[in-house]
Amino acid sequence: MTDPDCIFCKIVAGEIPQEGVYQDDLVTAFRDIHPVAPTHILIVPNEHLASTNDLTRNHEKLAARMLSVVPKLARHEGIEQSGYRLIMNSGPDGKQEVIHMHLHLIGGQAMRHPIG
Ligand code: DGP
Repeated sequence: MTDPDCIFCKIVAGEIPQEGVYQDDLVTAFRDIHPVAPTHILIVPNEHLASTNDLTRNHEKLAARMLSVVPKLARHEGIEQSGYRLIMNSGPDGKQEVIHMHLHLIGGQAMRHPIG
């Protein structure tokens, strides 16, 4: 399922050109437009899920894939050993701005604090 008004659905579909990082049958990863650190990648489901609230047991493969691509991306970015943060915001108090579930992969010296 896709949402025609969702910016991340359009990115997944290739309708908005991105510096491509990674895509497979379940997830797409691309660089955050407002990076807070030298590496700031968003990992998103290819299907439109608004937030973690939409996750069900049917999404276990997808949820696992969102995490299992992390080491691959971290290796590619050269931050596997230096380290990184994984952040998933949900809802207004979680400071979620884009209503398509996404995982932030943030590595390198943070330019500003990624939370808050
Ligand atoms: P969050 O607060 O967790 O919903 O963060 C959403 C992130 O999405 C924010 O860091 C900026 C990023 N973002 C918003 N619109 C676009 C876009 O059109 N392209 C890209 N690459 N990133 C976007």
